[in-house]
Amino acid sequence: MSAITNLRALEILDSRGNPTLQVAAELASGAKGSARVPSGASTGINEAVELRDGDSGRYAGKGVLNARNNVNGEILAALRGFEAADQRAVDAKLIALDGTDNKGRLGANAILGVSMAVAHAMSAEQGRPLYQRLAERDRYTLPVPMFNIMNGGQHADNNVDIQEFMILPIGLGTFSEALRAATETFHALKGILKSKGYGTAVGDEGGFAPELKSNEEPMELLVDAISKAGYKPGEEMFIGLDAAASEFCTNGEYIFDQSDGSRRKADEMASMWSDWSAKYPLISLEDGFSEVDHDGWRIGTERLASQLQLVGDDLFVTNPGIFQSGISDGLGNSILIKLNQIGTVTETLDCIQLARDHNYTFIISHRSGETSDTTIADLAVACGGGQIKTGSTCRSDRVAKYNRLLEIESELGPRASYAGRGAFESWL
Ligand code: 2PG
Ligand code: MG
Repeated sequence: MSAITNLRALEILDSRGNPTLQVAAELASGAKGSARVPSGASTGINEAVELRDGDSGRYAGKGVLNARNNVNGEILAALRGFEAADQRAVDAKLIALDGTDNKGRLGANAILGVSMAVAHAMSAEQGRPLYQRLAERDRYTLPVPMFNIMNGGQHADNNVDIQEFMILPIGLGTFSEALRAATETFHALKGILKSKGYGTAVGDEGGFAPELKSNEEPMELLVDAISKAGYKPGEEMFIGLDAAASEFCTNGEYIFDQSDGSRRKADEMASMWSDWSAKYPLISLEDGFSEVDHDGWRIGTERLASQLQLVGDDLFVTNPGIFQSGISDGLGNSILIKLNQIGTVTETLDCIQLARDHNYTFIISHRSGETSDTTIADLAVACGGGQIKTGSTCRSDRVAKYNRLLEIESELGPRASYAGRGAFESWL
């Protein structure tokens, strides 16, 4: 028996200086686990609700004292003495206690904090690392990291509409070599930006965020940086984008209002992505169409699915029900997985299983507001999808995850291999 004896939530800060929750769970054996909850900026409309106090006298209304009190009061009262070993039962209890469809009463931040803390406490109790607690295997796969080294959209104050320009060291042999190659490319890019007189300050996820000539310019800069760092674009290193197109789509029209004000319909967006995929080593496109533009997604999937991994983030919001209907409608071929979009570990794992069942790839992801929490690194290894997206190779909130993956790689030794090209077979 591993009964929950205590839950303790604390209001802490995230990487953007906004309050979030840290939750510690304690079991009867004395085993303890804790987790810190992330927070998005370009959130999907169907995400589980992050409970914020709305008290303008504290943190501009963003305090999380009510969510904290829900953990320390109502949730603890309901879970004290509850068996922690059965994560599904713990999460079902949390969902039932909340009683809403979107976790808005107790707060998805409160619920996820507890769900993850219990998983960590069980991992401590069993003396097994979290990735093993979540999925015991003989062999593990370390994910290809998607490094977001140029930021725009809602993650930067520049004139770039596209939110994330990522490099993917697919063709490297090990995770640590991939991390090194990406980091060297990041530094090469900094040199290039400096030589052009561009700013080298970074955005929310640690990528550079200068004013640029166009949305396309970062594609050229990334290719230059990859070569300058000594790697082969389109062989060792590829490019991934998160357009976060829900942020610049109004009434079915995509408007680049941070840059040149140009407007495109969905089929013109699809043509633009197709052109870019011909010109650059682009392999993955996330939210290339708006979450409400399902026709656009359908057109895009028909035209682009054989060339590109088409990742639904805002579109699917890690929600098994929403994802299932998107699969039935033939939207995309990949899903971004964010624990706090749905609010429990179990529902997150269910979403991943759904992806596997329907041959969608899946990418474990951070949020733009992060902490030192490294749960997603373990989740990525446990689930073996072979992809993780967790920002640039600078800023502690981002590198904490990469450093955790280095630890796991070293701990596993020959029991781990790097996903590399295998994770992208369909598009290579
Ligand atoms: C995204 C994420 C993470 P946010 O759109 O994929 O990069 O951003 O957390 O702001 O939703
Ligand atoms: Mg996204």
